[in-house]
This record gives sequence, structure tokens and C-alpha cells, in this order.
Amino acid sequence: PIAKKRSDYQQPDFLISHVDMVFHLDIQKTRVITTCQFSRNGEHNRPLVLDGESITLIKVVLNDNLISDYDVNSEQLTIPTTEDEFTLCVETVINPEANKTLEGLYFSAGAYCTQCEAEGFRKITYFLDRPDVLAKYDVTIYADKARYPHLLSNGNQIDKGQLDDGRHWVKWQDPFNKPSYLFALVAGDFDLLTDNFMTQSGRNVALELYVDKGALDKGHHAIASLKKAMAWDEQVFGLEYDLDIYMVVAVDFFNMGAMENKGLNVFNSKFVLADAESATDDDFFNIEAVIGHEYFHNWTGNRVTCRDWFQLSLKEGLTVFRDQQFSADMSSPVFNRIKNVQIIREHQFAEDASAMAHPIRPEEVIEMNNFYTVTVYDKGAEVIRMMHTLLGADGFRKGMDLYFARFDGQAVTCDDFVQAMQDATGIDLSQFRLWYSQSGTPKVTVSDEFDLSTGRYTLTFGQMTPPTADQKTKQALHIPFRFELLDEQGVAISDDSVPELKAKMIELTQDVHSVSVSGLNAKPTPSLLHNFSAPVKVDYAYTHQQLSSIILYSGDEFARWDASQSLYSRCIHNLATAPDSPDNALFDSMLDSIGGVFALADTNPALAAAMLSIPSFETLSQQVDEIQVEALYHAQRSVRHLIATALSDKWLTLYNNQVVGAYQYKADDVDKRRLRNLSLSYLVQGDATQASELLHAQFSQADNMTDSLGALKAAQYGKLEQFDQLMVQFEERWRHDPLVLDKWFALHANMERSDILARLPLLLSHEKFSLDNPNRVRSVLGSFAFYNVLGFHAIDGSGYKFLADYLLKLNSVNPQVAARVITPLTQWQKFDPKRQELMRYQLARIADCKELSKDLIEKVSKSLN
Ligand code: HT7
Ligand code: ZN
Repeated sequence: PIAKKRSDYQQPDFLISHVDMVFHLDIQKTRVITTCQFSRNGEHNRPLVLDGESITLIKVVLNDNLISDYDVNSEQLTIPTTEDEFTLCVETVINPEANKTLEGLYFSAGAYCTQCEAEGFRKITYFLDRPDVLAKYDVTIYADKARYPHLLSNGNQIDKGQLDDGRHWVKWQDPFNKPSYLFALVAGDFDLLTDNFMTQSGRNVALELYVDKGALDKGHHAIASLKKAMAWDEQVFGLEYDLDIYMVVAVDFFNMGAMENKGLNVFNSKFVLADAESATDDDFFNIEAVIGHEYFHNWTGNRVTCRDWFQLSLKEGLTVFRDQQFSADMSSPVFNRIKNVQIIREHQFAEDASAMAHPIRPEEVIEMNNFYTVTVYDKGAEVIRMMHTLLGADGFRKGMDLYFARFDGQAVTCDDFVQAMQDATGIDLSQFRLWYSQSGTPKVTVSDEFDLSTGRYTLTFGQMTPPTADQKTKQALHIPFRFELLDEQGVAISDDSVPELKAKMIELTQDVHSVSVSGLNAKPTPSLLHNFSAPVKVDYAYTHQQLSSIILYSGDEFARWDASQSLYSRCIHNLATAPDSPDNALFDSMLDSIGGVFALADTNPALAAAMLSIPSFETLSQQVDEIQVEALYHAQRSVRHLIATALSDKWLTLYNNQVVGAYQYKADDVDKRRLRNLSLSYLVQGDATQASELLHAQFSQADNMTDSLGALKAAQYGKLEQFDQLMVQFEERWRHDPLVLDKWFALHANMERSDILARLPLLLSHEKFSLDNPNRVRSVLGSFAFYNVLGFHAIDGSGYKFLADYLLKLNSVNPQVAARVITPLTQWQKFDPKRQELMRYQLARIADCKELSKDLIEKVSKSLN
């Protein structure tokens, strides 16, 4: 396959003003009749070339004349017309049941559903399937009424009727221009939850949530979240919903989280359905966030869309930023910020260090589905956040207003967005634009000097971005770097004559910068990268004492958490590299500081919980040049064990202090359950009898999934005997609930046990496992490959082989999901030479597969280069 390049962008040869589609739904033979009004774009005489894949062409009618002088191959339909304005009607047949890729129109669990982003519309009909061709759509759907009482598409329902043969039809009209990737159709028998929302200008919007039969009670949280999101976007950005109806459909078979189709969102049921018994607090949180994310796309993505797919971050980075701000406003800002940063440090930094490294606006793409990445989404959101920091909240809002005023109804570029931000505020963002084209994780090295005789303190910042697989040379970036200086009492030093101190921020634009302060009588402690003001790594040689001081006194809660993580990381790396001569002073210092954090549990429980959690293996991995798997893993466990046992009384008190009534999803209770489950996970490493009693009581008395799962995870982590038996009980109780069963599968796949590779095939032959179901695949293969450190990285290569074996099967079923789950194998660069070789061997095996999908070809070939 050939890569497309961003620099090759050309305007479309033709435009489409109107699309009329008629669907005759049939499980194996759905007939689609598409009639479009075309006009030639510019002066040229090129033929009309339409995209189309996996569809059977029945006939082509040009301006009412049946034609046959067209060319059709497996990817395109070419119509040799010289007219400037014409009507083209194309009839195609598709097989939704055979479509396991879950792209285009597919049939699963008794319902029809579409997924068109990025290039799925071409699996439905021949079309100019690119985001810069915007049109108005009328869609008529015919289907059997008894089996498919609900026939849905974008926009407003404008007509409906009944046929004598038991079929009915519904016609939808979308008054807004949209690209084909926002098209949607759903047909099935659902339960329907309805509500409404009054917009700030007084329009009433009907809200409709379609869920599986019997699941109505699990839809209330999603509807409540939607109303919060609608109100938030009005308050914060002045953005109001524009249609009279907003529909959300929850389906069990879905490749990603959800899809923002105009007026008709389709969701993975994981991000809709929740009740106390079956969903955790994290599930409730994620539902609110994803419902928000898709809703926010209505303006950032739908009203203003992307010119081409290289610009994906235009809508995704911006919408992730908006959903992060929404979540922060709905709960604890610092806890949210920590979660965002953990994703960057665990996954985005890893992507930068791998062969898949790319800028947030990629330059070259073989399969677009491979670029829905943490870089485009989450680093993209960090880039938007940096503009928010540089421009201030008011400046950012002015920029957004100008962006919508200029580009509403258009398909535009990331440059257009930055230009609007610059024009609205007068702030020069020319160097800042490099963040869009440069890949990699910048490193900011900080050093300092203090002259006691003059009282002068100088802080020097150096920036450097190491080469990445896709780009060898790097330039200096415009980095907003927030910081403060603490005196010996932990009080922030203020000196208005130093602008950077006054602003608590330095804008790094060159390789090296310095800031000096005079008149100090002792060397201060720099508290660096407040609120993670830029997606960079920081290198500064903190003393243990300085870290403790930041933990206690920094004015930035994020920095306090970050310092706690640095202290833990230091202990873990120390133990990993010098297991026989641990630095006891360091461990004492850590226990001392962490011991003090318990006091925070009453006043700031969300921050306390985050500070009492040690860094993940994935985060620790990004802090070293070469990952020593066993040493790092065992060091992490040992430090956890030390914290568990040295502070066991505190853990028990903390556990017992978290008293919560009947389940409610509200901030106070969420914090308490989090602290309680965190305590339990430490307590299982101490007194075994006591832990086992607590855990048993919690599991049997829990009225909610957070506590049930908390008990199970603690039993798993502590390798308690009762784990297997609890898992059996859990399976019996939940075997008919797919979302809970996914948790059960994931727990099994994550288990640290020497026979894990013998057990995994049992999981895959479980009657409830199917390669057709992406959630199930992610629960087993994804959990194992991403999080079962010792199993996946077994030194005999059996973990890698296991993954490769199943990816080869998944390749022909669902290439998009296969290409996501392969990620850990493509990140071989940081492992020891032996593992590198074993991982590359499996990648080469996959590469040898004759019928490899474009998705896997792109990832595997990059990784092997
Ligand atoms: N814009 C959507 C991205 C997407 C997607 C969603 C579901 C299935 C396949 C998909 N391919 C791309 C989701 C979002 O970011 O909101
Ligand atoms: Zn999105």
C-alpha cells in the first residue's frame, strides 16, 4: 500500500450539494440507492472518481440515463463525464451480516448500525468520501417493522409510512451540511429513554437514548451527563445545540468509544450503561466524559470540520481539551489533571519512543484508522491547553469565538485554528505552530546556582527534543513552563521585578534561558512544571529534602502530587538498580513524607488518594533508557510492600474511616470509596488474616461494583487464596451482563501467575469469548499485552507469541482492533536486546502473513524498519 502525504493535498475535483439515500435493509443484501447533485470544482476536464470498497455495483444513472461506460475496480468508480452540473444515481448492494470490520454498515446483535469515520462511508456507497466534501442529506430507510421498529438517521424525521408486506419506512432530513464521515443509520428494536433540554435561547431539544431491551434503568446517568454537557458548553463557550433532537444509541459491538454523527451519536454500550451494582465509579466518570466529548464535537468537529484527515487533531485535540475541562469542572480539577498526565506519561511518551512516533498533525498515512492515537488526541489536547495557558481563559475564548465566526460550516486546517487564536489576541504564535509539525517528547533540563554572598539565585532552563523514528532533527519549541520558588519555610518567593516570578511562568523559546532573583538569604527550592503546563520531561536534581518540601508546601496541587511520584520513582529505580544496597535515607525520607499525606485524606481526599498511589510500571518504564523488566517490576512491588507494612496502622485507620451510605455517584462518596479501596490494596500486603476478613466482608456486603471489584482486585494483587473462589462467584452472578463479564475477563488476563500462558487459551475458548466482539478482545488480549508485565514479557517469548498468534486471526476479522492491540509489541525499542529480538521475531511472523491488512502492514513495517 502507498502512503498518502499531507503535502499532497488537492481540492476535490467535484462538489456535492445534495445527497438522497434510500436503504432497503436486508441482513445479507441491503440495497442502497444514492442520488447526488454534483458540480465541477474549478476549470478542468477530469472524470468523476468516487471511492467505494466491498460493495457490489448494480447500476449507474447519469442525468436519468442508464450508463455503462464507467470503470469500476475494488477501490474506485470512475465516471467519464464532461458536464459541470449533473445528477448521478448509483445503486449498490452490501452484506451487513458478513461485515465483521464494524466499519460501514454492519449487522450485529439483531440491529443495523453504521460507523463511517474515517473512511467507512465508501463501504456503503460510491462517494467522494473525504471530509472536505460537505452536503445536505435526505435518507429514507425501509425495513421490517416488527424486527426493526426504530429506523434512525441524522437530523429530523420528516415523513414515515407503512407497506403492505410488513415493512415500514422513515425519512430523515439533516438541514446541516456535513461530510460523509458524520453520516449514520441505525435500525433495531430498542428500549427508549426520553428527556428534553431547554437551550439558553429557549429552544426545546428532545433527547432520546436507545438501549438494549431491558436496560432502560441503566441509561439515566448518560442522559443526566448529556444535559450537564449541554449546559456547560453554553456557559463556558456560549455554544448551543442546533437541531431539535439529539439521539444516542448504545451498541455492544463497536470499535472505539463512541461516534459523534450529526444528531445521532452511536456509543459503545460501555460508555452509556451504568447502575450502582454493575458499574464502577470510574465507569460513571467515563460515561460523563465520553458523553461530553461526543456532544462537544457538535461544534468542534461537526459545525467546523477537518479539511483532510491529517488535520484530525483540529477536532480531536480540541474536543479532548474541552471534555477534560468539563470533567474537571464536574469533579476534582487536580485529580482530573493527574489522570490526563498519566495517559501522556504512560502511553504518549511510549508512542514517541517507538517507531510509530508522529507529530499531532501526521505527515504520512497508510491507514487512517491507525492515527486515532494518544498523540493526536491527548498530546493534541495538551497543545490546545498550552494555547489556553499562553492566551489566558479570556483570550482563548476570544479565539474560539473568532474561529466559529470565521469557519462555521467549513472544513479547515489546524493552521486556521491557530491563526484565529493569534488574530483574536494579537499574541504571536508563529513559533508555537511547531508543536503541530514536530514529533517527540522535549526534555527540559533545569539547573541552578546560588551565591550566598550576594543572595543571587539563578535558574537555567535548557530544552532539547531527542530525535524520533520519523524525524531526526528538532528545533526549539515555544514552551509555557509554570514554576515557583519556595523559601526554607515553604513559602512562595515573590519579586515583582522579575516578570517570570510574577507570572509564575517562563516562556521557553530558545535552547537556553535563565532567570535570576536577588536578595535571598538561602537557596530556594524550585517547584517545576506546575499543572504540567507542557507535555515535556523535566530533569532537575532535586534533593529528597526538596521533594518533601514541595509535597508539603507547593501552591500547586499537581506539583505536590508530582513530587510524591518523583520520590516513589526514585526509591523504585534505586531498588531496581541496587537491590543489595538500598539507600535507606531515601526510603526513610519517602515514608516520612508519605506518612504526612494521610492527614490530607479529610481535607483533600482526591489529592490524598493520588499521592498515596505509586507510579505505574508504564510510567516507570518511560523514566529509563532500557527497561529491566523483572528488576523494575519487583522493585515496584517491594516499594509498595514497604509502604504497606511500614504504615499498616495508618492504612487500617484510613480504611475504617471511609464510611459511605447506600451507593450514590457523588464526589464525596467516590473519594471515600477510592481511599477505602486503595487502603485495602495495601492492607492485603500486610497481616493476611486481617486482610482476608476485611476483603471478604467488603465483597459480600458491597451494594456496588466499585467495592466488589475493589475487593477482587485487592485479592488478586495480594495473591490471596480466596481470589479464585471469588472469581467463580462473580462469574456466576454476572455471566449475562457483557460489560461486567468484560471486567472478569480482564482480571483473569491480568493475573500475575506462572501458568498464565496456559490459562489464556482457556479464556479464549470460553463460551462467552468471541473475536467478533472488540470489547471482549480488548479485555483479554489488550489487558494481557498492555498490563500483564511478567506474562507478556516472559523471557521465553511465549507472551509475544501468544499475542501474535491471535493477531493473525484477528487480522482477517477486525483489522482496526488488531492494529490497536499490537501496540505493545511495536514498542520493543526500550527493552533489553533479548526481548527486542523476540518481539521483532513475532512482528516478522506477522509481516509474513499473505493477507495482511493495511492497518497491520503499516504498523508492522514501521516497527521492523
Ligand atoms: N470521532 C470518533 C473517532 C473514530 C471512531 C469511533 C468509533 C468507531 C470507529 C472510529 N474511528 C474513528 C470518536 C471520537 O473521537 O469522538
Ligand atoms: Zn473525538
